[in-house]
Amino acid sequence: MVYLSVQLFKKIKKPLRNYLKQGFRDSLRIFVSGGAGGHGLPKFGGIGGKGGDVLVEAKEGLTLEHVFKTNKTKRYAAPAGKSASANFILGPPGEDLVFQVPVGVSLVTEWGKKLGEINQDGQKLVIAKGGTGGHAKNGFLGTRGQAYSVTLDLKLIADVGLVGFPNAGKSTFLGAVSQARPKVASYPFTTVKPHLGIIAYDDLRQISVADLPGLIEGAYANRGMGHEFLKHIERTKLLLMIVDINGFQLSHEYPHRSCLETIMLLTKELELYNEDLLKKPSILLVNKMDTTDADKKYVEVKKQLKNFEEFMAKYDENTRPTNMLYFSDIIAMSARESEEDIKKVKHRLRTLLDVMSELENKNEGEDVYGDMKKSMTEKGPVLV
Ligand SMILES: Nc1nc2c(ncn2[C@@H]2O[C@H](COP(=O)(O)OP(=O)(O)OP(=O)(O)O)[C@@H](O)[C@H]2O)c(=O)[nH]1
Ligand SMILES: [Mg+2]
Repeated sequence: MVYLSVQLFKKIKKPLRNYLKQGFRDSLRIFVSGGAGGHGLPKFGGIGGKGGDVLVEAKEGLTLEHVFKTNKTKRYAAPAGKSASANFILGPPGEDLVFQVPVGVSLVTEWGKKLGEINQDGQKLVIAKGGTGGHAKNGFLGTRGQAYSVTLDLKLIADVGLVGFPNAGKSTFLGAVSQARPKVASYPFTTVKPHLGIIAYDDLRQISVADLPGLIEGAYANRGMGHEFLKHIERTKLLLMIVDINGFQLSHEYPHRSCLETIMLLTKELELYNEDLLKKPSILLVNKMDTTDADKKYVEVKKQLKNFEEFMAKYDENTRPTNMLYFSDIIAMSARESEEDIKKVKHRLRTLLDVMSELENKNEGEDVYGDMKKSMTEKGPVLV
């Protein structure tokens, strides 16, 4: 009996998703409470001090792991305001509690209300207000501060975000362009958490690339690895969509999706998550060009991409996106077999990011992507 229960508990205790415990932490739940307001003093008309607020302050270079380690209890409580007394007719307020979090964190309450996002070093945000002090209008009773759980959601910041179905070769690509050595394997969902790699150019220019777990159709409805990783794409400057020229099939129970279908379905998932993602500049990489008949298939893909609307018209509305990503480049390559191809992609990535930052500097705060689209359309997509 004892043996049995030990075995049972062993099973229960075993973490289901071990990988989440390793390294990268992209979300953290904490408890925050604003200080209570102090009581007033009816006899002298005294007013209680306001309770302290809880604030977060963005700090460059900080990680959520750091936040986790510096406060193991994960509770942040601001002090209460002091009650009014004969000596202090106005009760002194409770001090605000400020703690630091990484730049790029969005804060969401336990019931799903978004408190805000902080995207700049030094930016502050009140996440729990202190209660008001007691005075004549509230019967001299101080009120409680706000108290709830808040989830800190960190979005990676990378120049380039890789999106693609599982097995398309995203990690192979990252491994080829950078020093990063993400796991590569012939089965879907090899990558289970985001990886960052840096492309280093000879002249010391660096571009960061985020490799994300593969997406599948229905990812938005949390199928597969779910779309939770899509949040990381929101903060990247450029999308790099990688598709397998041979398409994708999750298993024999699922339909085989052709290369063109994967492009459409990926776009649909992006659109469902956040339609603004489709406004981002993007490059399409058609991978595994070394496989049999890839050239023939690519001729067809190129042709159809020119009339993609027409291609999509065959599918019903639940499958096809309303808008399409605009690919400034469409490049056929073999991430595993061809160094030449990799070089070419590296070069194009850099050129495009440079054009973007130039435009951004020129008209700060304006619709850079729209402008870029326009200037690129004149030239049309580059088929390489
Ligand atoms: N023939 C050929 N195979 C490739 C190429 N690029 C990647 N592969 C293979 O495709 C398989 C999947 O590659 P990954 O890089 O793990 O794919 P991924 O997109 O990161 O997959 P997930 O992490 O599961 O989403 C591996 O067996 C790779 O060796 C290529 O250019 N040509
Ligand atoms: Mg991978």
